[in-house]
Amino acid sequence: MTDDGSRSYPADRCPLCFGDNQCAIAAPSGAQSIAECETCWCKRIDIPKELLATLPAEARGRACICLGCCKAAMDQPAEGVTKTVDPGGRKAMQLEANGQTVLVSHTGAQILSWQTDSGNVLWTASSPEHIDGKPVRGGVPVVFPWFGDHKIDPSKPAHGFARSIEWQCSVRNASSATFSCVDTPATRKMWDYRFRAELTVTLGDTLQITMRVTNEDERDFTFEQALHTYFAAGDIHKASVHGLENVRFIEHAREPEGEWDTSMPIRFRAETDRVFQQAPDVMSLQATTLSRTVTLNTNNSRSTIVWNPWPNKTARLSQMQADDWQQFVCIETANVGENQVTLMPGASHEMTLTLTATTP
Ligand code: TA6
Repeated sequence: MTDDGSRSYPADRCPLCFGDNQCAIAAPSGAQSIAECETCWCKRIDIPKELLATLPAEARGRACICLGCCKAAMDQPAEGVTKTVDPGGRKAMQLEANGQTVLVSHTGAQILSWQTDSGNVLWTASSPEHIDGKPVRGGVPVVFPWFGDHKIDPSKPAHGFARSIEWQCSVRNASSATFSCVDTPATRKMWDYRFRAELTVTLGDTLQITMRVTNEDERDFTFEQALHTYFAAGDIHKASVHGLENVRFIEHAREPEGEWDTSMPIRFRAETDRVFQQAPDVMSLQATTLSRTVTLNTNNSRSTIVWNPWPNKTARLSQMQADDWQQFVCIETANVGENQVTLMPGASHEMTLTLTATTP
């Protein structure tokens, strides 16, 4: 205690339990803080926001929160959010609200399913692999910091590394969970920048996914990103994508449809792998044979990719069975190519996708 009786916060004690602070750095501003702590062994530990909020103002930035208090905060139950495992036994979080359930794996912060009263709105390949360090083919893989093959070094993982690394669940609120990851020596070997990425998943009447990237380096960096969403389509021959009429695109399919009327909604008659630029904020998928319409409302996404591999490419893809191509379509919320994002040190960028599934 100090002379005036107020509490003192010695740097070598946790300001919450006053135990030995084998720890994490308390953020002066109360914002989420990731930093290399110089005085102890903690490295880059995420501090749950709800824990920082409990810090006395005079303690902020002056003493480390100990690991025990961090872990205790992480284990606090959050309404509608429960710790579980995915079908492969990997760490996962389950969100529940309005009779809907979302499962999110810590590997890649990958949303694996979104169960609604009309079934799973998302699609998973018939031979899925839930393996540490690998994305499942389905749900919503997170593409970062590049899209597709690496432009210079094809030995680097396609679609970047974010979907293959472990993300931490750093904040949980009612039916909402935020996953975060930061650079590591392994990521810096592939992309030599310090960054922080956060994915916030919120389940209510809609499924909202917000991807936030922060430049924690001393240099500008440029990245591509995508929420590579696999939607259940029922019969792809009877499905259509609306909202991209007359939008400029590049076709990457090896065996694409010939001429098609670009002023009409997209129908599927061949391998389709189209990158639309200056995409609108609202699109929809009509999955006729499922009697379901899925509306995509996006914010800060200027690219949309529409992809179906058709049979020949399906045969070259992992986790797929021969007929899988008939049941899904990817509509990907992205910023790629000419719409890649450049951030100055300390700056952040936020892209949001809000999905609404309706049945007639
Ligand atoms: O987003 C479309 C695409 O780039 C396709 O060309 C196809 O490669 C797809 O992504 C799947 O990529 P993945 O690495 O998940 O097999």
